[in-house]
Amino acid sequence: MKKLLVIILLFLTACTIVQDVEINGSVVEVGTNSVLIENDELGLIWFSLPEDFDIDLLALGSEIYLTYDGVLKESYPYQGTALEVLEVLEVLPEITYNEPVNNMNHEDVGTMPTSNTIKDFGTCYEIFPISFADSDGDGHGDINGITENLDYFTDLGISCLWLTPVTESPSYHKYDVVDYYKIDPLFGTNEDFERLLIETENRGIKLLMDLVVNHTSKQHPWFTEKPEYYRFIEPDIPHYKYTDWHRQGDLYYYGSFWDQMPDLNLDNPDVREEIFTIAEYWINQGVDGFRLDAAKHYFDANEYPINTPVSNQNIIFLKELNMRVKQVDPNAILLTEVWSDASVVAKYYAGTDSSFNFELSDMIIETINQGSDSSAIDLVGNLIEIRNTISETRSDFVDSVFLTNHDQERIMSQVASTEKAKLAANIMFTLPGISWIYYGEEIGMWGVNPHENIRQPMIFNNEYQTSGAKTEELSGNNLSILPFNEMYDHYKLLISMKEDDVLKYGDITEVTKSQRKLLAYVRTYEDTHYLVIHSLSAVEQTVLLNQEYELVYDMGYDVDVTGDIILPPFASVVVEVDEVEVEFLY
Ligand SMILES: [Ca+2]
Ligand SMILES: [Ca+2]
Repeated sequence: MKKLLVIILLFLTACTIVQDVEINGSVVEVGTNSVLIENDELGLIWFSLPEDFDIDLLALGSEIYLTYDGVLKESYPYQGTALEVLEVLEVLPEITYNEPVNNMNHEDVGTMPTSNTIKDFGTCYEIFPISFADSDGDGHGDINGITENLDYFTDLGISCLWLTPVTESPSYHKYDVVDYYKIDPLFGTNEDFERLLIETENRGIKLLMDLVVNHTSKQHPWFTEKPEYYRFIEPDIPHYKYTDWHRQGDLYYYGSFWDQMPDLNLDNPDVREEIFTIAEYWINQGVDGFRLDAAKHYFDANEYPINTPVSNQNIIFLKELNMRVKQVDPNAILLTEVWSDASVVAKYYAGTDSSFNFELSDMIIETINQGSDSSAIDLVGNLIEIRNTISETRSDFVDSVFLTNHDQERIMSQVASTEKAKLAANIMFTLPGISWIYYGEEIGMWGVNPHENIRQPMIFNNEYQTSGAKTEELSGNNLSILPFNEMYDHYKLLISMKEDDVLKYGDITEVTKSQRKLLAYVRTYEDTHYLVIHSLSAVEQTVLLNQEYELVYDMGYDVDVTGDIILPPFASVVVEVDEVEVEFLY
């Protein structure tokens, strides 16, 4: 039997009492304010420690140091039995050991087929409704504002729109829903939304809603009427960390993002059925699919006792949701937000049609900001690795590539120049996958945190102009100062390029660069090979290839392709080559 030294530091009133305890037993589990010890004579003993304790350094099967306030205090040994320890600690043991809750009875329905329509999407567009287009002059963007501006998207060449939440909610961002079936009155009526669905369909534009089912608003009637829809626990239950749990009367409820957004209990079959019914309702209304908010938080580790295996539950739930949605419309699309590495994201592809490539957007921005030291990041090599990882889950997957969204600082602010923002877009649009635009990106809008300032009013400069979410924060310093037609025209060109089969469907192959300030890759579809070259340099660069080439897209730059390829600063070009094995001679 293993001897354990548990050094326990008590902090009582104004003085520190240091107690070191030796216990005959092995530690089974360590919680935030508790330690479970197995003793041959006494069995399992649960120590509930005073709330002042903060266990920072945890180790099973060896010494465990309990520290106060993050600092390991001076200590000295105490010899004694477990019971003596309890007396010293003045805490009562809980002799019964609660088994971790495991009522996950979800059925794994297997990998869902990919929607047939998604592979043909070229460019999609994210709208933050309150800041987009105001149809009735109250200063807030609304559904009719979007409907009345659909020509804008037709002109741009957009395949699909994603609206961040539009159902009833007390906040401006509406990620805390109180009624999943009702369009928020600030944005209009359900009839307005029906009209938007008809008008988008008439134009061949798909419409995706944001489905927020990890949590609701605390003001949702369920919270008081159906507490079993949420996770409520009593204080001091063994094995719970109480991280992201919030006090409500004598109980705690779980809310991973905010105490006003309690997480739904997705282990409850009734809750899952509510969610499936909501999803089916909107698909039946004509919605083409959902962007699934916070999918990796559906079953959070902190919702459960320590060490409960939960990660696979998200995927199983997604598959079930996908099955129910596709039973209504086989072409409906589920698009997940999983802000994680490829190894994690890949698993979600078993239950979704596409997922945002957060890793790639970071790499694009890093590559551009590194500028002279572009060799530090192997963007294409890393992307190919990501794609190979995802392929293990789903070989016909469709990536979703983007620069920023409503949670990230705007691309203009991150690269701080028009030419670099254009270059970031050049890279994003010429990589495989659906290209996503965050509203305003196409007119070069700026915006840094706080969130309100990256969600500033779309600049229409006409009767549709909104004042967005919080008018008092519109200082003007984040508004676009660009001659924005320049950026708009450039985006229009990139969107039309994305409709080229090679850039939409083609594979990607890495090309060894001749210079550190180049980014180059080949896109191949059937027998056609496009070489895409980006200059990350502020000065002109000259390159020569090992094979013949023909200009396909000059991308609006004054690129000289008569002999050597001469690239102006921060320019991109697409040329067709005969062989995928391209070499730069210089
Ligand atoms: Ca309005
Ligand atoms: Ca959750």
